Amino acid sequence: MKKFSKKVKPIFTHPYTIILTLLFIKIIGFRLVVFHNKSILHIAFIEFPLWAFFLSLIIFLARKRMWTGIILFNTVLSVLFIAIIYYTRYFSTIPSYYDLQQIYQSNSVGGTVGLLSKPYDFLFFLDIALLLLIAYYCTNKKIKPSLKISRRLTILFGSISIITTLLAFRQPLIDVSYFAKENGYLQSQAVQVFTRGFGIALASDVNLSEQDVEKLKGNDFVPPDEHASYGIAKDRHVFVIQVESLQGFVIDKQVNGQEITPNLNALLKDSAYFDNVYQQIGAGNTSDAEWLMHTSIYPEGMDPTVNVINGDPVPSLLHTLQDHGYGTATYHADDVTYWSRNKLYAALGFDYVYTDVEIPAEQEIGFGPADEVLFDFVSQQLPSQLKMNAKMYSNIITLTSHTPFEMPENLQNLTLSESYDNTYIGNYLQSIRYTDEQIGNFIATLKEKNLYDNSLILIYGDHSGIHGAPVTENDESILLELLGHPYNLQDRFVIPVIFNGGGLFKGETINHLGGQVDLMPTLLNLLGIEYHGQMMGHNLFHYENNLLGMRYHLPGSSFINDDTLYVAPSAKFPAILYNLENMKEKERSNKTQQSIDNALQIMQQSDQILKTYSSRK
Ligand code: GP9
Ligand code: MN
Repeated sequence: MKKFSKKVKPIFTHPYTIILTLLFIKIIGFRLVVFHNKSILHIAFIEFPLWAFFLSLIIFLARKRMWTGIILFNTVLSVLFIAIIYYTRYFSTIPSYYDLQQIYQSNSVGGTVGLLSKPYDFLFFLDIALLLLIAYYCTNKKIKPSLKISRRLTILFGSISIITTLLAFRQPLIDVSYFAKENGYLQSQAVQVFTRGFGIALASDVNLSEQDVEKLKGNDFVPPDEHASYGIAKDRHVFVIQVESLQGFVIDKQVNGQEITPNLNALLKDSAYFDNVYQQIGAGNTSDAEWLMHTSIYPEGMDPTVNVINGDPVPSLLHTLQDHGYGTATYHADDVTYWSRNKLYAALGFDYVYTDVEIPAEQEIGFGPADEVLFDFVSQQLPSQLKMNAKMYSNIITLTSHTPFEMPENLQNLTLSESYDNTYIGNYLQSIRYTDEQIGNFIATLKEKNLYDNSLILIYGDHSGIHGAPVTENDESILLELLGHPYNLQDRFVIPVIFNGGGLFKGETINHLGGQVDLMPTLLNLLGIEYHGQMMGHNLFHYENNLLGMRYHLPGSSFINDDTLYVAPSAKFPAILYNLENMKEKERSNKTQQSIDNALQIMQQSDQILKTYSSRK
């Protein structure tokens, strides 16, 4: 019997070379179709070795039946690759091992196989035919590939695979398709098995400095005290009004000849109005917006952030303000255990917490007392607080404009046409109009109490009110009429951000891209206070460029940069890029991948900080 190891054969025609080359080509085809990955080197070092390891191991273990082993392995692999490809064509994301278990039970993919196939798919099985021929030839000629070589190959590919798999375990698994593309399909499955099984990830420390983060956003870092806005509101009282469901499109908009937000519109005349700021909340809704405002750290995303903290103090806006002589209060007319605010407020460090226990249960609308009651309550608390504290930070979370936005008739101040009657949009506009009135009244109270000229006021929306199942086709056509274009993701995600205060601003509208993560650094800059922890946001007055990662309300890896809103591929839809100028779809550019990578890095840094908070004792 001839042995390859004994006979000196040209390496190119050696059966192992042919077998591995066929495997390599098949993997290139797979990566090209699924990931559009064209880097041969990346495939050679990341994706190929682990598959080649299994093949070499099978050759080594099967010994006399090695050809059966080789052909069986390749057939299973071809079927697996085709299953992954079909799944990806249908769901626009790669399947995980647990998705693949269900793939044949679900009609969704099975029933549409015909539509999912492409003429070149059969090529994934071509290697089986070639391998059968090679097996036949070698068996006939009594050529038996050496076990020594297969052992060496197993060790070689095994060693490379151990390194790539260990490296993969050090990467964050934010988006499984992205992760598999970067780290290998099998590695992505191994990490998922581990994280699902043990509930922990082993992502490595990214350790980005403030300077690094600023670079990733497209800016050169400038120390905060060199910004033109630094300290212009030094030592003022602060009123932060987080408005339930307030979206940007209502500002300066008229319906049936009436302003929807006449009070906010009037306020804009001496405000700095940021009209290009996006919500960044995750599953924690209002409470995630509170988290963003007071930490400048991204929310957890799939879980409300309050669920991953334990109530022990975390670095926050409040602790910093307290260090600078501020008393801090928060007001929300609901049960403090809703969104575990008892834990949240303890962690953030408010001095005074006012909830439905203190705020009188009067004029109840929806969840609790109407915003009028809330603002009146705030005004009543201020005198005694100001006796105890030279400067106050007051955080007011409104509630009345909460879905389903149903207002008593006597509080519906807008006269709407009949088509708005009992519609979700009609109700929404009425409730926003109501809260706008209450904010106007509160500002007037601050003026009456001679506090306004010594105050800095920040008003912003917590998240969209108009989205999801309650929005009917009729609502969509009302929105089309109101906006002059179909309601889009920009209309949904942009929240108004208004900075105001006696003599501070001249009615400027600033278009710098921002997110809720930027509210805290912007506020601190105006107060001339430096923060000693790391904030993921930056001063919106100073920096022109930005990059915001989005998750939960968009698939992982989505981002917003200065000109693009990128919706990463989801289980159902392919990736879409929108031009932010007109929200028309646009093509992927060279910059797209860079922005995905940069946004993921920023979020990874943020998650790392969050992780240290959750384990804080
Ligand atoms: C409840 C209220 C809920 O306290 O804040 O608001 P939501 O999170 O549903 O927008
Ligand atoms: Mn809310």
